[in-house]
Amino acid sequence: MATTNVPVTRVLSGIQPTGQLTLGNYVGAMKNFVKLQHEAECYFCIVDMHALTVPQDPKALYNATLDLARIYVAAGIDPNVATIFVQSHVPAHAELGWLMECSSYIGELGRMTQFKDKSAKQEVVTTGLMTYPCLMAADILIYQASHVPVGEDQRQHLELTRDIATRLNHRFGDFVTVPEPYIPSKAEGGRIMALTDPTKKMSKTLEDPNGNIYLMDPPKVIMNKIKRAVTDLGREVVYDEENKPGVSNLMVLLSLCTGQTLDEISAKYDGYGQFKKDVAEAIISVLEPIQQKVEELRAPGVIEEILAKGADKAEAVANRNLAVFRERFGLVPRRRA
Ligand code: AQP
Repeated sequence: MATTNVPVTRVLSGIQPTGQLTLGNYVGAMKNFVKLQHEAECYFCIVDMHALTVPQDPKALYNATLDLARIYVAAGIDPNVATIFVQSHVPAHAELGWLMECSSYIGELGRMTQFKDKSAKQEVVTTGLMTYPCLMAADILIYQASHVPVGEDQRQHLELTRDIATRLNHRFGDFVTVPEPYIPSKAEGGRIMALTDPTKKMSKTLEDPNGNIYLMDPPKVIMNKIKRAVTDLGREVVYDEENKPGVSNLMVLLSLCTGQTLDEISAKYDGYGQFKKDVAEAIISVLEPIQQKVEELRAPGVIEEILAKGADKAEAVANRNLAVFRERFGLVPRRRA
């Protein structure tokens, strides 16, 4: 795991409720949420305000927000251990987001790869799409997080958060924790590639749905998608990102779903047929219990109750820390009349 020896004490991460979650989101981010909840104080949010940086159908966003919360719990985040909440339920994030906008530069935001990629796909580019890394910085810094578990694609945004935190510490005296990335290597799932084109990232907004395994895909669909996944020339099952990106991607998935090492997998197969079948079965055995739990969590009021408690817990911490930022920036605290 690409991290430093700074102790993991407080963790924040979030996922956008945009479309259906993919296996990339699960292994790159959520799997580590589940692990870290037992090692540190953890805050996991559904970043609904980030989703608004590109046009969203309101009803779809509403449903995706509750579904993502169900998936968090179904995947193993225990709401009695970690705090699960919706970003917009804690308005302090947006307020600190403004202070972050006033602490970052247009030049650095314009250089963000994700901004360049996503804005190229939009007919009109919202201001929020550009300033979104500022809100992400606020999400992290408002909990004084020591670590942020994300996939490789978020490294640049996290670097920006670190730059802003360092800038604030220079300007106002040390008061912000500079967060460390907690990013798996590619072989550990930090960048899962599309099944149909291993040069592209598996992603909620990938044009070809056959390139993604969605967390709620039924077993038959998973089996078919893996069968059709692009493999490479030859028959060897070896980990070689450059020359065998398709096979390497499937090996990572098999390794993460079964606990076998890449070497063990390589030694086991001498062709793609049985290998692909085993990859599909391993994915199904991880996803099926999650899918069943999601259905149970559709009982009326269950997820809403978890989110209500989570927002209360998160808000208490966020408001306390926001007061420190406000004071350092020189904003007069409000007195109640
Ligand atoms: N392919 C991936 N491999 C490993 N990790 C991944 N993540 C995303 N794709 C992969 C990680 O999942 C978390 C979700 O982040 P997000 O919802 O804020 O958006 P994202 O990073 O932009 O993820 P997507 O799926 O690619 O969404 P769209 O298509 O909307 O842009 C992050 O920790 C991310 O690194």
